[in-house]
Amino acid sequence: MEPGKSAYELDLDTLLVEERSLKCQLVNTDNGVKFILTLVPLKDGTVRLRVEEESPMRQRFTPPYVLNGEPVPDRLKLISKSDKNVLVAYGSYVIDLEAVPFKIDISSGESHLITANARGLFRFEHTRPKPGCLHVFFGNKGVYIYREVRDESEDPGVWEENFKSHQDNKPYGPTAVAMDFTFHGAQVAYGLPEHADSHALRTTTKGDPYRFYNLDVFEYELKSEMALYASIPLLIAHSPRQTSGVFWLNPSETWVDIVTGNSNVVSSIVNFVSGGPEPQVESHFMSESGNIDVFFLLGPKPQDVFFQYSKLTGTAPIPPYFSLGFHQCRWNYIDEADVDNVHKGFDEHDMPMDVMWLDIEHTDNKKYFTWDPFKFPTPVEMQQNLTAKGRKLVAIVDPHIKRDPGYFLHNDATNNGYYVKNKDNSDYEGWCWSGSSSYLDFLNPAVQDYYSSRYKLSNYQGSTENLFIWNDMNEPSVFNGPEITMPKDNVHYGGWEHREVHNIYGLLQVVGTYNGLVHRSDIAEIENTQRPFILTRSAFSGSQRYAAIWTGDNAAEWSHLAASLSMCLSLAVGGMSFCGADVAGFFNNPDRELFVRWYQAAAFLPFFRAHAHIDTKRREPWLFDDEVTRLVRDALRTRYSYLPLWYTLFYGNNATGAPVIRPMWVEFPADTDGLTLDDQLLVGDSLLVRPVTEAGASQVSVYFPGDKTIWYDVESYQLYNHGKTTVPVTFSKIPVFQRGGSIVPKKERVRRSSQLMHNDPYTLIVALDSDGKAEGYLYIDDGYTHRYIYRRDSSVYIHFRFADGKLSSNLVGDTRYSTPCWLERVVILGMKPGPYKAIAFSCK
Ligand code: MIG
Repeated sequence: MEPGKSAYELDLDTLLVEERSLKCQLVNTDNGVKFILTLVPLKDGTVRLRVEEESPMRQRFTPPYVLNGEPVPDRLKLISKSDKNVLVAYGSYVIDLEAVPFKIDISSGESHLITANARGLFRFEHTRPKPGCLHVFFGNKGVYIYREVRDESEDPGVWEENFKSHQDNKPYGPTAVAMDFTFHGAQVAYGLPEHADSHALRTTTKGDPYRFYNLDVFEYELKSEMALYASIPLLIAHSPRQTSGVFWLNPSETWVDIVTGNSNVVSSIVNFVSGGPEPQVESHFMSESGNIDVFFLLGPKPQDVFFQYSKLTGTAPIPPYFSLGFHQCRWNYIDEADVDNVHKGFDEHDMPMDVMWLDIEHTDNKKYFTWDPFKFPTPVEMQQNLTAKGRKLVAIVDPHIKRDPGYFLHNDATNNGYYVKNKDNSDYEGWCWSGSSSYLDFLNPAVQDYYSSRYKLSNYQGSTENLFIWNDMNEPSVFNGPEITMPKDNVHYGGWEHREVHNIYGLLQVVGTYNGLVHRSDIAEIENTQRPFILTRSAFSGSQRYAAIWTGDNAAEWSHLAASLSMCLSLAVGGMSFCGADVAGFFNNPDRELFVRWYQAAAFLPFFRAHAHIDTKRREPWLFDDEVTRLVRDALRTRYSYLPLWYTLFYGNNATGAPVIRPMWVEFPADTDGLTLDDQLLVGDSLLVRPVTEAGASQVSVYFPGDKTIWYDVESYQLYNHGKTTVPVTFSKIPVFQRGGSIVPKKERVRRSSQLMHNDPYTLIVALDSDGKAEGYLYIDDGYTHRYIYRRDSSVYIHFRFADGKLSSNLVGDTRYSTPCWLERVVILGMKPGPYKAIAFSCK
């Protein structure tokens, strides 16, 4: 078919425009199959488009837990209707639905923003009877009876398919959906995590499209569109004047083709300005099954798109304070004595650390929720030894369940029918760490309840309120399954096929874990319960409401250190700010230089955890040499000194969806030289971090964004102006710069754990802009209870301002929190030469 042509046409005679929605029939003119198109404008600059079959043989799967409640519709107004098109207004936007060829165009004033089906790639494989069979089914309009003969032209793969030794039966036949979206004027595309690729998306037409199919990939490749553990089908398109997005809500296997001119952003703009074609980003989403349910996020600024996406899928709860500290993990700490020695090692070497982690070997034969009786005989005591220093423990709980007749979980699940089923309705068995295993069907509400209750302190023997949870292998990973996961024709609760549910399996597990942790201690008032901390490997849109994420099994290589930045930036703009990568690489042994550089970089990523494969050499930070020990200590202490800033940013993320770490384009949307950078990042809007990710570096190239912005090196206070510069680095140097105009809160008395620093005084770093002004924020609460959500008297959000030589502070909103913390130091950068006198006064 020619580009722009489409077999689909709107039948405008059926148009129904109501106050808050528009409905119209869409017809596939090749075969006469009819669909219903629904367009609903939502509050805050979003438009929802749904397409469904008018008379489906079988309903399509609507995934639970992705949306954070039902989106709130807004008003729509009919502008005009002809036999060719219909125009409706939504706020300042105009939506044009063209009948032939079918397309939808959203514009704002003079400029077109997004066109759907501009390239005519919309497809909807309607449900149909299997050729050669007699089918009886019930449609909306009564009973239909079909008898069909095999259509020889139909691809045999659509009714069953073989992959290696696996046969995928497709009892419902072909049910794919697809659509293209063009972003007019856009120069760069971002988002679509999780892929091990650059932050700015590449044109994919030469290779595979970006793939979403959550998988446990062994030794993943970099610069690749291959599927990884998580799927967030949010695409953002950007130009200096407009940022918009498309969220494709479909958890089945999905591919996305991208065409963008980003290889040369500057020249594409120059071309355009001098009369060349308008730049655009083209995208094409294809899913194996499921709904067409698409959200157009209309921006216009980056922060608007984040807010719009957060309205749909929610934001992360404020993490417990400790979880922003440093986490020490390895596969595996061998026994309780090993755990004790390691955390004492941190004290001996004067390194702060908040959390010790236990991987799968801590269990009794990979039966989760149990402890190895010989290696971990006294888990409660072990946790008490940690909490005595303000530290916590995290234990792993995977979703595969050992098929062991002596295991309560297996027996409960078998007796109650809680496992995912084979297509013949028997319990599905796969091979995983626990040997022969089955998989809980978290889609079933009864399984959710049962699973949550496993986390009760009274059920999870050996657990305490200071134990937190790591959900790994939840793609789900099945060693002997197709592509190391579950067969697509497995069956879930409600009769849904695994192919329909696949990409939310990990989300479903963390929902259960989260509810389990919230209710584990039988404290009646939820405001008094501790906030959960959960780390997940697999995720889908919405997972940010439950868990932090890490980038899985990376390798101890420089390229993987660099990839940790671009991957976490993409996850952050996809709503999952609480992201990190295994420090200093999961597979293989880092050399001393890579090891130090990795700690220095990760000190400025949100989730900061050391982790290593079971076959690697031990690598607690003091096991190299004195210099490494000293430099890692410095990096850890630097991290802890900035904890108030991280915590404040997570508060902001919770409130508005603003990412905690940001690529340059988020804060400097019009600075075209920064649009594709992913070797540097911003922490909030105040710190610019350019980690050293090359061996033997004596300098790094830094791009200082912002026309009139000045930047201060946080150690030397040296000033940098807008533009690209080379900054010399030594082995101890972490290139970090504070933006002129910002005020950053710190705590500089670093202790063994963040909890021990809770009542310590604050320092403010005031970095003046060229007008001598600065401002910033500080959020404080108790750091661990849910109270901040439920009570206004348990937190404060403080706005600091520096102007006319004076520092002032204001409480934002009507909240209270009493704390013994005081302000002990104010550092002002960029004061014109003195003399000065400082007057301190306090106000009540
Ligand atoms: O197949 O639990 O990504 O962090 O150490 C390996 C053992 C299973 C994969 C995780 C990794 C973890 C490991 N797990």
